[in-house]
Order: sequence, then structure tokens, then C-alpha cells
Amino acid sequence: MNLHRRTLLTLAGVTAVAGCGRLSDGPGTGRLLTSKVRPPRFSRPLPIPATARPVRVTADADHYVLTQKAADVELVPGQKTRIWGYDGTFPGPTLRARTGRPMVVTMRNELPVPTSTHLHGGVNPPDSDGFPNDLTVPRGYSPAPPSSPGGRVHEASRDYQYPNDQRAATLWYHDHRMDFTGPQVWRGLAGLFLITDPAEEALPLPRDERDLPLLICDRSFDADGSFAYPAHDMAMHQPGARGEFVTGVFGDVILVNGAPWPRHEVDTARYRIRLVNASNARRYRLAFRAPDGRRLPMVQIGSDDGLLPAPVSHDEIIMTPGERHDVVVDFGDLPIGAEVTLVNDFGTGATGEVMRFVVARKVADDTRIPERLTPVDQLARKDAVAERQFDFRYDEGRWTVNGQLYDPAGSLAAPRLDTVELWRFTSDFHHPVHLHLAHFQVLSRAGQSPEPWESGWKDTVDVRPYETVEVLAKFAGHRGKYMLHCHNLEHEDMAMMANFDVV
Ligand SMILES: [Cu+2]
Repeated sequence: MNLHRRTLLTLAGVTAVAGCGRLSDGPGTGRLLTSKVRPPRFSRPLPIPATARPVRVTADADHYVLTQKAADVELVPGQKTRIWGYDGTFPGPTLRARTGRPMVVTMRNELPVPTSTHLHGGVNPPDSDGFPNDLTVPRGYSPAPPSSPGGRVHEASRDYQYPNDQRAATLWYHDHRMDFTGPQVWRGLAGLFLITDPAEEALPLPRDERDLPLLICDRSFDADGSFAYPAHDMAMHQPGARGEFVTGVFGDVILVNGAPWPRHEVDTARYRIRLVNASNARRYRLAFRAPDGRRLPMVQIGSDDGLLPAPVSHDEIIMTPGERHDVVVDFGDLPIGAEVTLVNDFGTGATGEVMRFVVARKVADDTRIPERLTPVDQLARKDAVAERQFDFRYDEGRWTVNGQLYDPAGSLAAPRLDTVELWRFTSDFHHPVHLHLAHFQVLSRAGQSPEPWESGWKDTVDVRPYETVEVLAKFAGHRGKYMLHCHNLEHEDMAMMANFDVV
């Protein structure tokens, strides 16, 4: 794609603003796509995605079948929005796993386009990782996808093997098709994947209907109620976003679990709230605002890949695309009828609010947040057997890692299985950096301590303009080809990915 001069000038302007530091920090790198029609706020109930049921349970594994297909849903009153969803729902059904109990998920593709499914945060064998050119095409699909090194093509359906040999965590699954992840996730190909284990179940934390996953994303609507997306080609044969949208696409409607600005009735009790940023490009600065304007404490109990060793209390949390934060919020001392708004301080106007909780029932709450959660091996700089640097940078209309466009046959690193390496990320713009397979701990940010919400095991980290972030990554579980990439989905589609081989 050729870079238009106007785009270059705009990007230069963004750089100058972004370089001013934390005060000017905001929703990230991207451009706002304005809706032609917008749904009302706080009128829809919060949907809770259905739990997927196994079609077969054998001695070795639980077997699931999900069908990727189109469906029409009503998001704007009186209009239909065509979504692409797992089992025709957005978000898809929630897959619930137990540590140590393998799962086989058959993905059937009844969409008009190829797909690849990645379990974000999953420690899975390489051929089930959802590599971008490991494609499932619809039956009879023509023309065949261009062959690329290491690419495989399945017709109509394929099985993903998930050993679930990892600790309790909030994961999510989403489309990862080469060059088209942005538009395909935007249309709805995302769902939750929750793993539990005995250590987590033994804790007196809120559970069942007081354990709420919130998959948060932004979208824009056309006048007919359809999702708007600035693709070059909505038939999705030619990749890429138009003009300045190469920087990322921001919607102006905030959806939670697929519903615009929903409301949810709560008890006078603690709730476990699993925050998932499933947006293409938008960063959020989240807080729970009580009616008197004070902020309810968000007691963080987990991050991307499981529980923390001990709870950490925050007034606000910044969340970049791909990240998860597991928090407990207590509605216990609020009167019946009180409204608590989940706000986004990086938003303006309508995007400054996410959803609303309404205190509806007085109950006795027997949950608590223990002082100790689950043990976490704390990595130190001396544990690293190697150091590597990955530079995320804009170059002539494409997005590069270490100066290179994504090459499916290439590899930028070969870490050894069961070792820890120090990976240093540098950037020009905001880039949410995500590693497949390997979980990491954030060691430093701009030479300082990480943000207070960045402890524990993670797989995605918020890298800000002209900032260096160091992480200690542990390569465990499987050998083979994996990748790291920017989780701004427009950057990812425009080549900001790289492979590494675990040897
Ligand atoms: Cu990026």
C-alpha cells in the first residue's frame, strides 16, 4: 500500500502530541470512525454469553463444536446488524475449561471468508495456536488462499487441541486470519475462554452470577444499522484499511458483551469483574464512579494469565487491546437504586462511559478477598539467559518489527524451551505487544517500575510512544513456531507481526 502524503503529515502530528508524556495520554493510536446512527445508552440489559456445552465427553477430552456463521441481531432499535459470530453470536459462547482437562474444539466455517482461530493466552501446540496462515476456508471456497510458507488450508472444518495445562485464567478466543483480523474481529469473531483450577475454587471469591466477564469493545454503525469498517474491500479479498485508518480504528459506540452501553442490576455485594479489552485499537482508563462522584476501589485479583499472589487496590486501571484485568468491586454499602457507572477517562463524550450498574437487591454477602491468592514465582533480571530487542515502528504506510514486514517464513528469535529471556520492546506509537505461547512478567517501563496493575503473569503489554518496556518471558509448554505481534488489529493486519521458534 502506498502512503499518501496527507497520511504522513497526520502521523507526524500524532507523534508530536504523543511525545508529550502521560498527561496527553489517551485512547491510543488510531482514528475515530463516526457512526451515522447510534444506539441509546444504559437501556439494554447486559448480556451474559451462553456457556458452550460439550457434544461428547470421552476419557481423554471434552469435545466441542462451534460454527462460525453470520446472524442478524438488533443493536440499534428497529434495525438489524449483520454479525459474524461463533455459533452466530457475538460474543461467541463462553468455553469453560478446568486445568489439566484437555478440550478439542471443532471449528466449522460457514462464513464467506477464510478464518483462523487463536486462543489468546493459551499454552497450546503450534498447530492449534491459530497461526495467521493456518486457514479454514468455507466449503468450495475459490480462489484458494495464496500459498505462503508454512501455511495450511483446511476445508469447512478443523479441530483445535487445547491441553489446558495452565493455571486458572481469563482468556479469550478470536479470529486471527492473515491480513484480515481487524475487520473479522470487528464483525464479531470473539468469545471468552475461562479456565478454573482447584486453588482458585478454594478461595472465597464471588462466583456464579457475581462472577461477571465484561468483553469490552468499540464499534461504529452505518445508517442502516450495520457495522461500519473502513476496509479497502468489504468482500475481504484485498486487505487493509483506508487512509488514516491504517493507524487503527476507533468506534464511537462502546459495547459490553455485544450490547451497546448496557445496564446490569446488582446485589449489595462484591462482584468479580473480568475486564477484557477486545477492541481493535482503543485503550481505556477505567473506573467505577458512584453517584456521589467518588470512585469505588477496584481490587485487582488477577491479570492476563491468572490470579495475583495478593490483591492490589486501584482507583483506575488502564487497559490496552488484548489485555485482561480481573477485579473485585464491592457494591455493599450503596443504597437500593444507586447507579454506578463504569467510566472511561480516555474517552470523550459517549465513549467516556462504558456501562451502568444499578443496585437492586439487599443481600448478605459471605464472600471476601483473601490476603493471599495463589503463589506466583517472581522472576528477576538475573533469571534471563538472553536479551533481545523488538522495535515496533511505522514505516511508509506499513507497520514493522525490527524494520521488517511480517514474513511467515521468517523468525526473529529462537528461545530455548523452559528458559526465561528478557525482551525489550521499543516503539514510536502506542503498540499493545502480545506474545503467543509465552507468558511474561513486566520488569520495567521507561526505566521505572511497571504500572501498579501490571503485576502477575501477562501475555499483552501496553507499549506507549517512545517508551521502552522490559518483560521477562518464560518459554514453556511446547516447542515450535509462535509469534509476537502488535494487538492494534490494524497494525497487525498491516504487517506488525514476527515469528519466533521455541527450540
Ligand atoms: Cu501497533
